[in-house]
Amino acid sequence: QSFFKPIQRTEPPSPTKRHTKISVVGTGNVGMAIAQTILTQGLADELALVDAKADKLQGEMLDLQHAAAFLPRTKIIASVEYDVTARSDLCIVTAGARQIPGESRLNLLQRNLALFSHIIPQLVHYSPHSILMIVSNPVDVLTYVAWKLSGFPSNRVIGSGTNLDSSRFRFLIADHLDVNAQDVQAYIVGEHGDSSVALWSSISVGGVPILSFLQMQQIAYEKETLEKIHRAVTESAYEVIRLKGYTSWAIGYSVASLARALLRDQRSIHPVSVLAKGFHGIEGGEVFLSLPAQLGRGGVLGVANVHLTDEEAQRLRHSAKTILEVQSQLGI
Ligand code: 6V0
Repeated sequence: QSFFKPIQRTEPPSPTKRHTKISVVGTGNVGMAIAQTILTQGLADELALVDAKADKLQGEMLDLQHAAAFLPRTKIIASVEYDVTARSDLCIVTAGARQIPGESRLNLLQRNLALFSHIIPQLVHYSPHSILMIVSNPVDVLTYVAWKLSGFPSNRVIGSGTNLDSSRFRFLIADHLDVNAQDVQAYIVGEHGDSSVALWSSISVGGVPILSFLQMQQIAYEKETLEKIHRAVTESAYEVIRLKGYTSWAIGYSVASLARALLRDQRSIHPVSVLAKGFHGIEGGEVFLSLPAQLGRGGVLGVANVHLTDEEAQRLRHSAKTILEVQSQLGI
């Protein structure tokens, strides 16, 4: 017996109304921040959570379900088995091994590689038409790994990359100039990590290139100040981890903004990790790193032809080399 008395002449569901499903693999600090941002922003009709720890997973699922009365309607399901992810439009991977004290980054990467060999084929099996979004670190190398393991075309494998770094960058510039971060157009590209590249030459605030903006405000242009801001960006993740143990809220919003761009076909430009071979003179192997990419329902639609100075292009190629060196040690 249904709660509502059915109406006789109900219209069949419109074929244009799509059911949107997002899966999040790894329900640690980052996965849960992403999940809750997706829920509050009403980005999915269905949200599937997967983790290896069954009890923690069920607890997280129930805790989110109990907020149903305050949120847009979303069906939330969870399991340690991947069939729960079937027919996802977007699969977000945040599962990661934790660094053991004294463990090398390469050893940690080898363990994450083993984890991905388990996770990615199952996601592909259950959602062969989905877009894969990789968040686990080192994100650029693991996005390459996911691409190789998935057999997907490269436009459907994306790393969250420097979308977060760029947001930190925009915040710091906005703070420095006392303006709204949303009015700051600024990109950090390259590796999500120490070799990232700040594109100072293309920064604009409210449509005004930053260097003339600084002159207009009669703020002395000091290269050192700008470099200090970039350094603060690369150090900020370490600082948050030192202070609270992990990062979560900003990466949650960052990935939700990418999910919105992809699933709502926003065709907006985000610095994310994409197959970069051939761009800006990047040669020497298949490498994923962040470039300003246009995102829509098909995944990566294109890469913005942003102008780089010779120094910026050279730094970007150095960043690619850094990632390729790590990749070459993996033997895949
Ligand atoms: P966490 O809190 O340890 O969560 C990791 C989760 O993965 C845990 O719940 C584990 O149980 C789960 N897990 C481990 N193995 C498996 C498996 N085989 N299948 C399913 N789940 C599994 O870590 P946290 O959430 O803080 O970070 C997750 C990852 O995100 C790490 O690799 C971080 O380095 C990375 N980040 C990436 C960022 C980016 O900008 N790309 C930003 C922040 C963190």
